[in-house]
Amino acid sequence: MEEKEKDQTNVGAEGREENSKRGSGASLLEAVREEAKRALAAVRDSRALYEVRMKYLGRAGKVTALLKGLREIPAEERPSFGKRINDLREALEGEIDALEESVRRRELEERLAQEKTDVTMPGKRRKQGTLHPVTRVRNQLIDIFVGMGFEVYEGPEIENEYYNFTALNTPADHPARDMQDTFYLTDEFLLRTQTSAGQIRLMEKKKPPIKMLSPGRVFRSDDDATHSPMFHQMEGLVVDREVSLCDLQGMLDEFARTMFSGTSKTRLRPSYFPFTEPSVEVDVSCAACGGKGCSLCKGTGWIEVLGAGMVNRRVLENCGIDPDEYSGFAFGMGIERIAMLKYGVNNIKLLTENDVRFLSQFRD
Ligand code: 2U9
Repeated sequence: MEEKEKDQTNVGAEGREENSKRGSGASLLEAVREEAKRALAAVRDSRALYEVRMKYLGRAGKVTALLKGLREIPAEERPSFGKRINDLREALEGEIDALEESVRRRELEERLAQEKTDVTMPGKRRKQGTLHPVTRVRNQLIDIFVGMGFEVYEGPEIENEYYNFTALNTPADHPARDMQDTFYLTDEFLLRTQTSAGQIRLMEKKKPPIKMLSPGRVFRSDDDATHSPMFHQMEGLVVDREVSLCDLQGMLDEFARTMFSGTSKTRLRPSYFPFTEPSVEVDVSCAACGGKGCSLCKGTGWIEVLGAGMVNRRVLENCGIDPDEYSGFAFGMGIERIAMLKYGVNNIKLLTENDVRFLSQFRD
């Protein structure tokens, strides 16, 4: 049908020839008018209407072609035929404009009806996430120590041997420096095994008094129920005149009371770390049994929570701080270990697997 119509009203070169042969070309004009009428009657939407407008009134449109064809007809017929073509163009324009308005109004009404919002519908419930237990404990620890006047400093996760080991008085033959225990990236660079590496960087620049807290990811070649190749540490450092082990224990008591239970106590046992002298392991009285002894503390009433000590004078010297004028204490703890103790988690993997059934239990 479309093809047939095209044939009848083809007003290209061939049509113009036809036009001139027939003299006035009146029948062609009538055919275009009739065809346009039918096309308009079939229009259902604005897209189709636009196509009709282009097909007849566009630059390559059929009415436009009729106007171009005027050159081909005898001069005496041109004015009257030209007027008829113009009348047709104006009439078509008017009809298309009018139709366009009604088509657009109808389309808008349909869209508005379709997109109508039913304000009585129940809202979509958003699933609310929870903070990861390690993040919760990290935030709690930061709150406690910042409350005591510590400033937070996070150093780089990729360190060199000097800051991670040498400056911390860890000799070249120390087992921690072994390829088996540390992830080396090159001969010189490695994934830090302790956040204290960054504390050295800051101590080189900042002179005492220093009260610094370093939370962050650390990496060790370790993997079992209580150790993970990546875990989070919180290390603290205080350097000033006349800082003593008593100051350390007083501060740790306060930490234990806020973190575990209002009646928690601490106990220091001798230990060894290259970067502290003396060094201590710090136990906190078991919050589950109040120190009487239970399955959690294996009957001892105490749970090992962190390591600490007085900063080794060689470490202070390495940072250009005179150990005869200044002294310092330092402590370090694994955030995962604190979270496991606090929430009764028995496998560190639960903290890295991120199973939502596990994580969703930590809601406020
Ligand atoms: C400087 C000098 C010394 C930080 C300290 C510990 C003791 C310690 C471990 C606990 C569990 C690491 O995460 S863990 O495996 N840490 O026992 N850390 S003293 O000593 C410092 C810190 C900074 C400049």
